[in-house]
Parts: sequence; structure tokens; C-alpha cells
Amino acid sequence: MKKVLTIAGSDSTGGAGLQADLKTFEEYGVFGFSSITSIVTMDPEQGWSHEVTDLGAELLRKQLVSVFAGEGIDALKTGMMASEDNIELASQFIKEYDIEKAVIDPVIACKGTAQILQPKSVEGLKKFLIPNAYVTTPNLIEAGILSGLGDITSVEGMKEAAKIISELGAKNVVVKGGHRLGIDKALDVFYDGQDFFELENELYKTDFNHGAGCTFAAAITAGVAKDLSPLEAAKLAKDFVAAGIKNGVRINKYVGHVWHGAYNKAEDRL
Ligand code: PXL
Repeated sequence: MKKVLTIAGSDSTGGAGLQADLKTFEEYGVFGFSSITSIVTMDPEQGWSHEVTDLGAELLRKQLVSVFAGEGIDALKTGMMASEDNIELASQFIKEYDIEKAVIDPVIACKGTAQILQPKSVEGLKKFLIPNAYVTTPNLIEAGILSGLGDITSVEGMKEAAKIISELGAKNVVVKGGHRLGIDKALDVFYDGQDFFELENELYKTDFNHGAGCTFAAAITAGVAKDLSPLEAAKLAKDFVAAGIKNGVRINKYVGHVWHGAYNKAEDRL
């Protein structure tokens, strides 16, 4: 049995964060561990604004000690880290336990909130986590910030950003085009430090896609844990997320989530 860890925030509504990760791990048939950095809550009286509560590096350290007291893990994923201390701590465990397959989802901002990670944390991602990345999965905004290119509006821009981010030390970079690219395809750019690949899927016009980014990175993590190559894992993850978006679930009047079980039609299981 492959064992996979997520180091991420909790999304109490179950679409993104470690909830997305664990649900995805289960669908891929890998055993999921989690270490929680922070808890995200949403306020219906403030138009569904998000609040991030950092749980602190000491509690994160205790969780990581618990996880790594086992017989090792095959891959891990980082998501919302909430502080520079949490980022540095995660990188120490990645190095100490020699984790080759670390998928770094450089979560800088959540949809629906103006709260972005402090600039120090962005520097922390660049200094501590991206250099340890087997795969990193920035969206257009994150790729613009991490690369210093700012607004990215074209496939050429995505490639340029992927190259800069790869030079920070990430072995493989997937820049996710998503809706923001403004074309009629869901197009991602995959770069392995040598070659570029354009990954294309149908673009589903829906608002029920909360959690898509976390689910994509979690699916890649589970895929590489099961010995898919990073490119194969990214392609499969794209199909997995596309099914989740196509079958998204309305949660309330503010938000709809990807359905993590869609690819395997989990709703038909007994
Ligand atoms: O999608 C980014 C994200 C990551 N992690 C957690 C979140 C969100 C967005 O809401 O809640 C825990």
C-alpha cells in the first residue's frame, strides 16, 4: 500500500484543502496521512469571506513527528502553509527524510478572498519549498508572483514563468491556465526542465469548481506515489479534476465544490 501525506490547511466545507487531498488519495487507492497547518472558515454574513487561522509551527511539528514515526511515506503534498515558519518546518522534514516525491502546490491566494499569504511567505515558498519540489503546480496568479512576471495572459507567458520557476529548483512545473487564460480550452503547461508539453482538456463553464487546484495537486501526488511519471500523473490528474468539475456539487448559495469521487463514480458505490 502506498502511503501519502498532505501538509495543508483545513477547508471546513470539504471542497479544498486537506479534505480535498484525503478524498482524492482515497479515490486513487493510496493511504492518506495529514498534518494541518491552519483552518479556513467562511463567513456567510460577510459574503462568504474566508479567514485563515494559523495553528502554529509547534503543533505542525508534533503532527509531522507523528507521521514520520511510521515506516515512511511514498510521496507528500504541501498546500496552504499559512506562515513562513510552517513552510520552513515542512522543508526540514522533506530534507531530513529525503522525500523525493514532494508535490508543492504554492497556495498564495484562495478564490473569494483578498487575504493572500504575506510577502515573507512567498519568499519562503521560493526559498524552502519550490527548490525541493518534484512537481509544483502554480495557477496563473501564483506563477506570475513566483516568477516575478506579474500578469500572465498567454501560453508563451506560462512557458516563460515555468522556466523561471524551474530555475528555482523545481524538477517539474505545471502552470495551470484555468479560466483566467481566457481561451475555450483548459490548458496547462508542463515543463520538465527540458521540454514543454501543453495539456489540454475541455473547459467546463461552471461555478462549482472550488477545490479544483488542491484536488489536481493531490491527484498528481497519489499518481507519482504509484510510480506514474510526473507527466503521466499530471495528465491523469487533469482528467480526474475535469470529471470533478463536470459533476460539481452545489454546497450553498455562495459556493459549489468539485466532486472528488466523480472520476470513479463513487456515488454508485454501496
Ligand atoms: O484553493 C486554495 C485553498 C487551499 N487550502 C485551503 C482552502 C483553500 C481555498 O479555500 O480553504 C484550506
